[in-house]
Formats: sequence, C-alpha cells, structure tokens
Amino acid sequence: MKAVDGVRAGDIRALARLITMVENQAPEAGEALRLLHSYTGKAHTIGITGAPGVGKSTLVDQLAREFRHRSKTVGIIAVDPSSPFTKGAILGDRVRMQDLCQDRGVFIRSMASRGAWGGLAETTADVITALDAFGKDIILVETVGAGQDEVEVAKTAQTILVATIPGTGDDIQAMKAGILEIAHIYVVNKADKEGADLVAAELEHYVSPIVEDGWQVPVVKTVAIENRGIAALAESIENHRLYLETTGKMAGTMEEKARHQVLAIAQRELMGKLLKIGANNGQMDS
Ligand SMILES: Nc1nc2c(ncn2[C@@H]2O[C@H](COP(=O)(O)OP(=O)(O)OP(=O)(O)O)[C@@H](O)[C@H]2O)c(=O)[nH]1
Ligand SMILES: [Mg+2]
Repeated sequence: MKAVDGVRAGDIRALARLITMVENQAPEAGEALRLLHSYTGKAHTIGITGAPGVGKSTLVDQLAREFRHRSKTVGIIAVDPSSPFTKGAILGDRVRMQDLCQDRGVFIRSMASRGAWGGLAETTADVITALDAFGKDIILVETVGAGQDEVEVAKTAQTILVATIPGTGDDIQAMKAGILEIAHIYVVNKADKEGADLVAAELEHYVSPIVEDGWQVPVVKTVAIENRGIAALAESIENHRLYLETTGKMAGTMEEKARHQVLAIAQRELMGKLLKIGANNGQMDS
C-alpha cells in the first residue's frame, strides 16, 4: 500500500497525507493503520494538559528542543477539542514553533474536532500510530482545556503531564475535577511568578499519600519561557518511561490501547454503515 510504504520510508509528505486521511476518516486510512500497527511500539507518548494559557505550547516547544538535544526525533500533536476548525491560537503556536518546523527531526500537526462520529481521542490515537510507525522516538500531545474530552485525549498518552500555574485561584480544589488523578507528573509552570512554591507545596501535599505501584507523582517547577526546569522535567519523563518499562506497564498500556483502537475502528465502521442505511431510508444496500 502506497501510504504505508511512504510512511515506512520516512517520507514526510506521505505521513502528512496519511494523517489527513485519518482526520477525514477516509476508508483507506483504516487499512493503512492496520498495516502500520506492526511497526509501532517504539515511541514514547507524552500528553500535556491543563487550563488555557498555563504555557502548554511553550512547554511542548522547549521539551521538543530538549529531546532533540538528546538525539531523539519528535512528533507534536496539538489538539483543540473546543473548535471544529484549526484556531488562531494553534496557528500562532505554529508560527512560534517555526524554527522547530525547519528541523526535519520534528513533525508538527494541529488538529481540531472533525467528522460526524469517531471521537477526537480515537483520531489522536490513530495519528500517534502513524507517527510511531514513521519512527518518531517522542510524541508530544498538547490538549487545550480540562474537560472530559481533553482527559480522554490526554489518556491516549503513556505519560501524562498536568500543568498549572501560581496565582489563578482555581488551584487544587478546582483541578481535582477529573484532571489531577490522571497525572503522572505535575508541572508548576510560570514559576517566575509569585506563589509558585505555595502551589508546588499544595500539590506535593495532595500527591504525597498517592503512590501507585511504586510511582510517586513528582511536582516539577518550570519557567518555560526561560527554559528553566525543562531538563529536570525531561528527566522525570524519562524516569516515568523507565518505570513503565520495568513494571511491564509499557506493554500493558500498549495492549490496552490497541484493543481500544480496534474497538473504535469497528465502532466507526458500524456507525458509517448505520448512517448509510439511514440515508437509504432504512434499506440495506450491501
Ligand atoms: N511568565 C511566564 N510566562 C510564560 C511562561 N511560559 C509561558 N508563558 C507565557 O504564557 C502565555 C501562554 O503560553 P502558551 O504556551 O501559549 O500557553 P498554552 O497553555 O499553550 O495556551 P492555550 O493553548 O491557549 O491553552 C504566553 O504569553 C507565554 O509566553 C513562564 O514560564 N513564565
Ligand atoms: Mg497552546
């Protein structure tokens, strides 16, 4: 299959075309993904979530640079569940990331909710499959917001970062609504602002009793705009990957994801058939 061969050969345009096919839910996309599945399993997927404006894009940008310094190739997916279009904010990010775009070791893609069925989380998982099969070592997934959709998107990653900032008032209490629990690493960004130590201490107090199978969620302070704390954050991410590998959870999460993905594909195909039947006034045509 042409799309598969192109992606396997490291052709960036073939990768971009495949992702467009996935987003448009083109029938060939499912077949291509099925074939590409056997080439996946190498990438480490990192999700970054948190309220609007906390600095997720800046963190992604700096982490991408940090991993490039560590000779890793990087894929970036920016997901905005709230918009049916690719919004200005993400386009702005892309301009900011322009010099990263010039680096052939980095592939950046923005996505917004599309399609009548098939959730954004499923589409994100499919794009991750494509990037993984392409050979990216690190895949960074930025999700905007903190609702249920965003949590679902974040969960497509193996390591989840939840970012917060000092002085917003919407601290731990508000954040507990579904988002704190999913974190493997907390990031207190904008640590150049007053109150960073307080937020970090609060978070530490919150997480200190929680040790899940030997993983203690760390709280990492960063000043993303000044590239401070980024190396330490990359270290924590690396530690989490080692933890997943040594506990066998890496294989576990991948198996679970594959199962989830197969289900999602079946669901989408069934939905497509049902819609077609609906359009044909209830007559089965095939
Ligand atoms: N003072 C300070 N400002 C920062 C820091 N990191 C990011 N910013 C600024 O915060 C603003 C928002 O940063 P983004 O990276 O776009 O935040 P985001 O979370 O991706 O925003 P959305 O995608 O809109 O949700 C920008 O003006 C950044 O320059 C930091 O460590 N300190
Ligand atoms: Mg952003």
